[in-house]
Amino acid sequence: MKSKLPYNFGALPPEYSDYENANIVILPVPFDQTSSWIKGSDKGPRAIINASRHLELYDIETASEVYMKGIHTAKEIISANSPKMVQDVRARVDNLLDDEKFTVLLGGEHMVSLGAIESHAGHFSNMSILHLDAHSDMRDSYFGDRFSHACIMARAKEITGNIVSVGIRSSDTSEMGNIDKSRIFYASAINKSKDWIRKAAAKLSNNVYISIDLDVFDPAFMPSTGTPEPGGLGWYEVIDLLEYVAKRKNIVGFDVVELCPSKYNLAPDFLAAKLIYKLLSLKFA
Ligand SMILES: [Mn+2]
Repeated sequence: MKSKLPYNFGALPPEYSDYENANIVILPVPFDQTSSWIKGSDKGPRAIINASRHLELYDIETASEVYMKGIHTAKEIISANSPKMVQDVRARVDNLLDDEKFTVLLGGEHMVSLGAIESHAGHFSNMSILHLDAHSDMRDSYFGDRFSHACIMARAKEITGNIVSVGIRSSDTSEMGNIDKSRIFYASAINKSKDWIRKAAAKLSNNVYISIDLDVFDPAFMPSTGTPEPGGLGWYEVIDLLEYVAKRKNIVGFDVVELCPSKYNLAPDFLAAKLIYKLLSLKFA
């Protein structure tokens, strides 16, 4: 689809999208080398940015226009292999945090989060991770690869022991040694619980990095992921959690990963764009 809208997150004019004045930077990492089933998350960042150009920029619930803080869309990070990609992401995010930019990473497969997590942990003391996902991603390695998307949280755990995982509904026996069930809010338990949000937030430290694998949502309305799993969370369950955390904690950065776009259904791309804009609105309101 051709469009005259500017190509950046939110289709913003230069006064709200130039780097110098922006408080927020969107960093696209179109990397997909280790997906185990459906490929195509390398097309995720562009699909999210394209959909974001059709957002309405007033947020009803916060009565705010977060784009006025300035949202710059950075140049994509293109890397040859996973270890190099992790290094490249870390170096770029280090620069952004040194410039005091609030950084939003767009994947790509879930391993894109690792460099961003490393960088944020180096800039913010005692950082915890709020991890939204269908999968626990705690394998020590997957087919011999320690940088597989299926190992992201095992690698993240080497950086901070304070990880809270939400929406999990798929794990492998090989992960059990790495899994602390007291820090996992399984989708099945969320479905039966009334105050899971309060309990999950209580386990987080003040500085929170949020990593959102879009397969945390139910595939009924988020079918565009590489490994869809039934029984996922609804829009308002995720938004209520993010709102609760935004009001009580210091969200230091976040990523949205694993969008595997379909040319036949653009609604999931828009969901991802709106989720990002909503979380920014909650953070900066
Ligand atoms: Mn996942």
